[in-house]
Amino acid sequence: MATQTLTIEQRLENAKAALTKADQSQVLKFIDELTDEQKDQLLGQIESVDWVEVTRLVQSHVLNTPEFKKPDSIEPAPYLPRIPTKDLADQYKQAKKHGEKLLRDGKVAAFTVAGGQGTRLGWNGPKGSYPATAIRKIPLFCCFAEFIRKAEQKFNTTIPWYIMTSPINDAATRAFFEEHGNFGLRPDNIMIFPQGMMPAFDAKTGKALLESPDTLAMAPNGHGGSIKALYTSGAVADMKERGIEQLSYVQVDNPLVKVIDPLFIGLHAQANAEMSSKALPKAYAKEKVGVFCKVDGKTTVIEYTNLPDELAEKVDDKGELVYKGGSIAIHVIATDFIERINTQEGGFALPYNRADKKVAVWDEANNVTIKPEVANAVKLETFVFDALPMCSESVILETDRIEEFSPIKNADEEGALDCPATCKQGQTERAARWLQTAGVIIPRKEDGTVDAVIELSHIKAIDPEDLKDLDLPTEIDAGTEVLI
Ligand code: UD2
Repeated sequence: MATQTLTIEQRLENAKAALTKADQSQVLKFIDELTDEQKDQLLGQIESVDWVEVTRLVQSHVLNTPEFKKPDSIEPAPYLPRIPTKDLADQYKQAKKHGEKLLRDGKVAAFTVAGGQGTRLGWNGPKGSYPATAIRKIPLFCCFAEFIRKAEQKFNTTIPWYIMTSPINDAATRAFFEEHGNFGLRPDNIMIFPQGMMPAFDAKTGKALLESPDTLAMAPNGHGGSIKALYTSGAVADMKERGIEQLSYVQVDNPLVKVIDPLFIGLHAQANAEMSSKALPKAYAKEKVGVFCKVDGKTTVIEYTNLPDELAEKVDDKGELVYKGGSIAIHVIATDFIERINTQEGGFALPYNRADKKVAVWDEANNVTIKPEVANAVKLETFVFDALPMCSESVILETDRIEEFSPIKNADEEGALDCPATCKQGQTERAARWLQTAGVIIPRKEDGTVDAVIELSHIKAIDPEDLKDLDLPTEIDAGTEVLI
């Protein structure tokens, strides 16, 4: 029976029964002190949780830390090179053409996962609202929107954009889009939907925590939640109605990412792959990225925390890392795959991962919510790449750091990586590389880095080939800021 038709009392009875079974009745501790409105809010949260699953996960992931079992059969997953070898040149040419045709035929959509909390960056708002570019300081969402607008113009098509938020940042994200006139895109081609949440648990007792008397402490259930949320939100139905066959998946934190890449889409589609990925060769053995492997013959990403050192550090005869392909969370996913696993008998489940975090909790004695100094809680998250082993086919294409990877994850500080300052450099480096191929003279410092700040708007170019239509300077002066 739908909850709307039940009275608060009936809903409370149901909640009590589920929570007693799960040994989590403490979340109702203050129920008698709450107004009906507050009760409704707390019961709504309780009803969104699968307490049977919680009981199992508390045992396996909170009170115990799951151990990674090294698979019996494991080898590195092969990937296609960024620059095609002679024997692949024709296949790449055809694939790019095919990807462009899919775009022209309106069969491709963009998808951005933006449900994370962005705590490391310390930005007060959705991560996508962070001012990201080197000169204009336009927000991350605007970088992606400009990319989509340019691709729409280039391929004379419509590219719907699906954005996954979380219940925590959904309203703020919607307001941000509205405030900015949807960044020049048509609102009916943008669909924003929230992902699922999971309670946070006390690390010692395994009890679900309250943030306040009427609110469970909850966190987004990981980017793996996108596979379900795409289906339950109606996004997949919307895609089907529009004839969308492929979804280009990117994270909100990387302004250099090719939101749409015809070659990658084409290689994936021509292989009849269900979910494909881009790989970045690791810079060093223990770089903190997941690694593409074949486990029992299935493409799998093993998080760096789980990859045994002897594999992470293994080198071949030429001294090259054997497990080299790092996952940077860029995928193409077939709409049919998302539909298939959501509708298959018995459903599907991605494995949960444990993260020890500081979670604000209700301090009853002082009647206040307190933020702890040290990690007090366990959050549970699923990862989207854990859907890869469920695929019948999967393609991995190599990409390059300068071309496509300079995420903003951390706040600027001395020596910080993946922060706004390194991203600004990354944007400049890529723009310089593209401009140089178009004949522009680039000033460089002794160490080879660009002696200027350059921002190349996606509205102007999403690929070096787009520069040929532009009126470019012959030279960039040292020490200047140049916006193109
Ligand atoms: C992720 C990958 C890492 C590497 C890196 C590249 C994992 C576990 N690690 O690291 O291997 O590929 O990215 O940048 O994935 N998000 C949601 N909902 C959530 C959690 C996250 O939408 O519940 C989004 C978030 O908004 C962001 C993306 O997922 O766009 C990445 O999240 P993250 O910052 O937690 O991932 P990170 O940096 O640990």
